[in-house]
Amino acid sequence: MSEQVNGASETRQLRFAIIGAGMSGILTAIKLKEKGQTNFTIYEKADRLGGTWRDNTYLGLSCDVPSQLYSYSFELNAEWTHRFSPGAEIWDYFNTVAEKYDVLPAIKFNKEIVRAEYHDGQWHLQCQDGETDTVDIVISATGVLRDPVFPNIDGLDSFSGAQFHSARWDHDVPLDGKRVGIIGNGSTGVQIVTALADRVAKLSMFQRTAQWVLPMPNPSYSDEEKAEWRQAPEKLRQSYDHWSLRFANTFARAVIGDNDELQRIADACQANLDDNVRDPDLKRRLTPDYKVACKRLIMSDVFYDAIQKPSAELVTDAIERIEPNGVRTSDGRLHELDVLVLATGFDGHKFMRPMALIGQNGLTLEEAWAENVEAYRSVALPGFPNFFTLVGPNSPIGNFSLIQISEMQLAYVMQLVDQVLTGACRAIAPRRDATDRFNADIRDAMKDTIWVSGCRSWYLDKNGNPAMWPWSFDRFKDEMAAPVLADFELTA
Ligand code: N01
Repeated sequence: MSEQVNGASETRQLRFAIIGAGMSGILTAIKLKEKGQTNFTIYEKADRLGGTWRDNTYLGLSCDVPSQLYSYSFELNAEWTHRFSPGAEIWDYFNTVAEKYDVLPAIKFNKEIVRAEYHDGQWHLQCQDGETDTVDIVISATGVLRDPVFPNIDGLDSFSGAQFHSARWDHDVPLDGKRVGIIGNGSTGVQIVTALADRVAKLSMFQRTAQWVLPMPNPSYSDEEKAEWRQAPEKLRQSYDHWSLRFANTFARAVIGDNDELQRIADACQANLDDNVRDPDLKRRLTPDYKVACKRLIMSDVFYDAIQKPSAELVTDAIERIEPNGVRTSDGRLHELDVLVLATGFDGHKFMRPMALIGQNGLTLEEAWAENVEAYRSVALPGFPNFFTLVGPNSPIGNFSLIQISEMQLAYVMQLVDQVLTGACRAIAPRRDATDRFNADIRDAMKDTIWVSGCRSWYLDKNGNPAMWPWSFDRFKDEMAAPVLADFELTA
């Protein structure tokens, strides 16, 4: 840590490591540079940036947060082609922003940090190839939904056709005119079905649990609209604010106990089903037996059409096993397939693991998280000084735009980092008691949320606790605006 003077106020120059070059990692690099802190490296385990938007390239991929909100607040984009733009466009956006802010030279690709240990006031990092680094501050930007879950189904490896997880799409596999099976009907499975129904000879969607589907139109933006946004950027800002407010006042309230709002969403989902699914038996099988928004809502105004196309079949008999020629269901039927897609989701509770993280006095992350995966306000862990996480445990991942969340968390983290930069302390970590209090409050508030109303979802951890934020958007904004320093241990 050099005690150099930087700019008007006396500020140290520190060395930072950012883990991951996805949405949050790129953001962190931009904001560090803005602060005049240029001594950082982004360690990225893949060969390209973009996180989830690099990994997911499946057909039909788009984001269900409107693009004009799913943008950095400081880099609104007049070029989005749709209200919910396709995944490739979102990936391009992150590449363009990273280039514009000259982030690329700071990224080390194909570098997975496998171990980070804190001793002698610094973090000692080790990559999978043996490279090491010593830094003052680590910011973990590893994302949430990055670790694919493969289903535990008998005979999965015996399938003789092409098989891949939705997040590892094999674009060399031909699909036109083929018999394609899709296991899973979450946001991903639904988008894939919608994209494939007209292309394949036969599409079998294997559904274990029905999903509520909110009809969300996805209009394209005209050249005139884009030209207007280019000429009048304040209109883009208005659109960002409009969508932000709409999320905060509708969906985000419904999931934490606003029953009127929840009922409005439930009515819209029920009407979608009633108006668009003709066959009573299909309708029965598509009707969930749990409350709307307990699982992540599916946003689509085209799924019901797609699943009723002549090529498509909704299979609701349980999968018994996978055989070389297809999927055998409990009614004894073999669904013969050429291609099997596993749209079976992600482990949303891994965060930076399997990286070995070792904090003060040899405390490991596995020990710290043995009972519960938790943090202080999602961004810091007691016993792990000068280590911060973006989109960590109990971030509002299901309620708002994740980019907005990450920006607010980073602004909060930067205020903590300022304590070190300005010399108020050499290390900062949340207090154990403050962290316990925060997590007790979280667990208490979860009782009022929709996520614990009786369904299985990736939100729930091994103890059945949702890895979510149980309060309002405004509360999140307020809490992120100003850290309570009394909740932290500052080491001189
Ligand atoms: O994953 P999921 P996802 N046998 O976990 C089924 C975001 N996202 O990739 O419901 C049979 O939701 C499982 O069945 P069940 C978004 O936050 C956003 O679709 O557990 N089935 C379920 O149907 C989303 O929530 C966008 O009974 C098995 C499916 O697999 C999150 O990512 C697009 C099974 C998994 O659904 C994850 O979505 C895509 C088994 N053994 C993703 N194991 C947009 O922005 C699992 N399943 C639009």
